Amino acid sequence: MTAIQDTPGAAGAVGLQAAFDAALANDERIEPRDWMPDKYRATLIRQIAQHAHSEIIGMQPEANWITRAPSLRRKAILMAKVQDEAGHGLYLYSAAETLGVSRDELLDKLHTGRQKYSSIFNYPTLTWADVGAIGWLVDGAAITNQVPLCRCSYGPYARAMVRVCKEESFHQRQGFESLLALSRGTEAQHAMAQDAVDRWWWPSLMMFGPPDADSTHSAQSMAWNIKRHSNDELRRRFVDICVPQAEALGLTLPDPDLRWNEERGHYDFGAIDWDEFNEVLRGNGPCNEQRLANRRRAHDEGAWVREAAFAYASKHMEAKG
Ligand code: BYC
Repeated sequence: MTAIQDTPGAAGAVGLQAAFDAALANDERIEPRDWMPDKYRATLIRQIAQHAHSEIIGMQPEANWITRAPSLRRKAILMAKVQDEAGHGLYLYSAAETLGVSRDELLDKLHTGRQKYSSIFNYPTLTWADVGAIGWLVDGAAITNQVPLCRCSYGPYARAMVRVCKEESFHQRQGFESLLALSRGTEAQHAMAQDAVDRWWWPSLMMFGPPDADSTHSAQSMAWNIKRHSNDELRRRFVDICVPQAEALGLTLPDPDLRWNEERGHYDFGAIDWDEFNEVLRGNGPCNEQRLANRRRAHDEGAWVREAAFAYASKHMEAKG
């Protein structure tokens, strides 16, 4: 959208707001140089930063298995997947930077616990099957949540999501394939796959955020076309997708209340343990401390790389005059 360039005095604050509202009503994209309300900007920074942090913290649980992957092929696939997650983090930090914040500032907020990352990455990866379960369930939940974000009203975020979703779809399929191989393997392998699904199912449902009634940001984010569906809508969609896939895998989902509701045309499912979710958000999940400590250490150990890249870029700038 170019109609509402931020040129103070041109149309006055009222005119700028009206142009912004009209752009949303016409389902147009808002671009970095366009005028936008401060709260819209702040909401995007909050969500994109949390998303970027999730991508880079999300590398840890899977990276835990790179050295112990059961074959060279599985190791190569896993390394590529973990690298993809780093790439997603970079696209997202870049998208956040277009809103006027620096990457340093956002990383500092992550490292000091002032910005969140997804609850899901505070659970441990205990067996090799967890890598498959993350691909199938966690990447599956991520796609369900992120495909609608490809139509988010903020252009740079929407465009980043297109590429992220393509890569996440591939991740989801490789996770499914890996889990299928285990499920069809020996009795012990099948049991390991089932145990992983039992442990990852409920935390995956929590990824969609609190129930709609407790979601502080949903109504405003939906009015701004940032979120296109509510947390509960997307969670229901995810359950509907997973049930037949679990059957195809020959695995069960750990919910005795899961059954098809003919009238609603959706699966009913059991109550989510929101106390557990809130505890994880408060920093008391099984791996919160470890994840943040690893992240801070990686950042400190990478200081020389950032310094070298900066020195190299400065030299180039000087050479160009
Ligand atoms: N974990 O009003 P609500 C990935 C917070 S990356 C932690 O509903 P909103 C992947 C929320 O931030 C997955 N916190 O919020 C990576 C808010 O707190 P603040 C990440 C959560 O923003 C590597 C409060 O609870 N995906 O998939 O309207 C490998 C109230 O919530 C969570 C994204 O970030 C949670 N699960 O809706 C594999 C997608 N849920 O900020 C895979 C983009 C809620 O007020 N983000 N909170 O302190 C979104 O779509 C939305 O931000 C959410 C939450 C649906 C997550």
